[in-house]
Amino acid sequence: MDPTIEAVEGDITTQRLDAIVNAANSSLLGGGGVDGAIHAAAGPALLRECRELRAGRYRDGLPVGEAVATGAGDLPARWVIHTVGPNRHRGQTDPALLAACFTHSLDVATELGAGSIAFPAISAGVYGWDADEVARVAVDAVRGRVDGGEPVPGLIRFVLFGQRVHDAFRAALQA
Ligand code: AR6
Repeated sequence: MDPTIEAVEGDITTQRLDAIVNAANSSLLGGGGVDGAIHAAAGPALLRECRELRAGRYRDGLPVGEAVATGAGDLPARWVIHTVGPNRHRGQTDPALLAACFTHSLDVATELGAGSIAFPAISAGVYGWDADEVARVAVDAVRGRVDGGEPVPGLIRFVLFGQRVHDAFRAALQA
């Protein structure tokens, strides 16, 4: 059965879904924007797990476009999937890198057995991408997975901060 793909306006930290995706940075140790909100709401258990990742597999940081899961601390979700979007201010303008954030996060969610996943508008804040482009890349990446017959969670929800970004995702889903 095809998954439900939807866009809602809201705060991703309150989503009661199996997995929520964090628009992190390579350090995995927190920051501003949605990353700061997720760490603040999840509490110290999340930072502890991120520090362990940095001490082990991701000693040099999480590369742009890759994704890795942790528990979700005090959040209502079960897992946080951390991914690092391309930073336009550093000349990272390749849409394939942004698409990889979405597809790799879906892969991680599927490996975990997550039945539902929430995405923010990765790279549409501090990292300087235009919301319309993020929305197009995100929706294409997710639909590509579905059309390719690959397993994905049954509910894929984009959770957007503000009407402007919500409108961009609604338009991309209708296209
Ligand atoms: N729920 C949903 N969306 C949110 C929330 C929230 N609670 N808070 C912000 N957004 P950004 P990036 C939106 O800057 O561009 C961090 O410092 C926000 O309005 O969070 O990938 C990291 O540590 C925007 O539409 O992520 C990195 O250093 C979208 O989420 C860097 O920022 C993404 O904005 C990553 O930058």
